[in-house]
Amino acid sequence: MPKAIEKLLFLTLFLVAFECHSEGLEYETLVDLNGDGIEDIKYEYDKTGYYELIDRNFDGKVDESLRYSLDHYLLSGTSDDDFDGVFETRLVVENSLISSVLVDTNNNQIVDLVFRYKNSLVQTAEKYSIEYGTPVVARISYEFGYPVSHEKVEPSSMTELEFQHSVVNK
Ligand SMILES: [Ca+2]
Ligand SMILES: [Ca+2]
Ligand SMILES: [Ca+2]
Repeated sequence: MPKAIEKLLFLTLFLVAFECHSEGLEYETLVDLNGDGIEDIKYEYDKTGYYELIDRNFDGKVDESLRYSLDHYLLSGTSDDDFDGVFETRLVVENSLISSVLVDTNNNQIVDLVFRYKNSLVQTAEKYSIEYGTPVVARISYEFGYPVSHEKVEPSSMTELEFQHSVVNK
């Protein structure tokens, strides 16, 4: 195909795509990774960005939802990492990189586990729990994504809600 026509075609496609966006037309594209006829990745577009909806365990149910800007920067995300149908995990994103991962492991709507990230790598984990009636916070450090410290468990004076506030607002 001559270069000029190729360019024109590309420009036309770009303008059509741009037109869809500018009118705020919602549309989706589907991807079937394992070829079983059921989509495993869905893209849902709107005026300001799009969602990437992923079924990681191929059971037909979305278990990860990532939000991107129109220029493909990661904005936020949630996931169901134990595949029980409840989205308990939330990605906190700064400058398109994950800065922390907040998990409500017991599905009581309160964050009790936080992973802190630096340069896209997990640095520490803190887990709140009640052991024998006493609130405790356990901490682990990581290097190269590998735990390099033993779990240090210390008694805490915080309630689970106070723990959530302390990790979410940091
Ligand atoms: Ca799934
Ligand atoms: Ca879950
Ligand atoms: Ca919880």
